Amino acid sequence: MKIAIISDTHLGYMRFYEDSFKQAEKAFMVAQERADVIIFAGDMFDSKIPSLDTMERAVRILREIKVPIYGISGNHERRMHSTDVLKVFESARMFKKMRRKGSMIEKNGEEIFVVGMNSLPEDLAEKGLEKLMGELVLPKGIHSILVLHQTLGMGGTLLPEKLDGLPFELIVNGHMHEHSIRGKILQPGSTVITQLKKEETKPKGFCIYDTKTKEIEFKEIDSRKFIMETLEFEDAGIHEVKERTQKQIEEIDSMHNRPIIRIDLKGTLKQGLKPQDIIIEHNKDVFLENMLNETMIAEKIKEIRKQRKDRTTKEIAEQKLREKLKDRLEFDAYGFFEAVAESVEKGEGFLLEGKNG
Ligand SMILES: [Mn+2]
Repeated sequence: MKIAIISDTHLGYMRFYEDSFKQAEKAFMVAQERADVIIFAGDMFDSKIPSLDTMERAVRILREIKVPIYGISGNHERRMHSTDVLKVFESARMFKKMRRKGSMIEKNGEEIFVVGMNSLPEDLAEKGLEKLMGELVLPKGIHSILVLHQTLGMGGTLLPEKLDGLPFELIVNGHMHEHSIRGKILQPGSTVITQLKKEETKPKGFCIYDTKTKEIEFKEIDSRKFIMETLEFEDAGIHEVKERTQKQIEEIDSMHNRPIIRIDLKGTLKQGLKPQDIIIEHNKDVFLENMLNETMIAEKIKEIRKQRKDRTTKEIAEQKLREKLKDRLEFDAYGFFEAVAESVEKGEGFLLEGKNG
């Protein structure tokens, strides 16, 4: 049997709304051409309660899929005590929720057994899986697959080494948006970019698993490229930062078709300039991470922390305010704040008489 494994389509994801539908649609369409059944590993939707627009567009995609889709809900769909969105699609016969006690899938005389554990809060995942395994009766001699949607290691309670020992031929895990295969643990990755991190610069797609050969094929789907760059500056002026950044954006734009671009701006600005003085116009698919003067800011925080040992935060804040307002206002703003702090009436009195009290 050929099984397509798709995960984390995040339909309705606001930042890349159109991409979320287009790319999921491609994955499902190619999957149904190539496989007998589709397994979905959670986070079909980005929101627990998707908008009607998102739901309608999802219906238009799923109603075209003629092979059965079995799946679990991810953390984005998880509603512990009420109907989740995938239940709605199950009632509409476009989706089959996998069960903890497993279900048999049959195709041309071949049977496989699939077990699904809906996403659990990470601290409960290990206990949840132990309980599932304790109650599970696996049919003998039948190819079986476990489907999860959790963090494996890296702060999660489920450890990949522990999963290796479980009696399944394949373990599918959603949630991780980067595609990876480690032993019998398969993470298909997401079909859309959601985090703008290095891991997301890798190709997006889904997997096809052959139960006979146990081979896994990654099918890349046509998706917009995500390019990440860092620009370093030293005592730079506004013009320099602007010019180099814009040039970089133009260069990336000319090499790809509507790329998603993240540029990290690092280093230092000319004395007197603040990171927020840098305003660069760009289209909505460009994300600028302005980290200019970050080490300077870190030093300033350190300095304040040091001062804080001897004085209260309020005192320091007052001093900073005094320094800031010095020579910038006609009237005694600090005196005004003092008056307001005492009472609104005193503040009013200050404004009328131009002094405190
Ligand atoms: Mn996800």
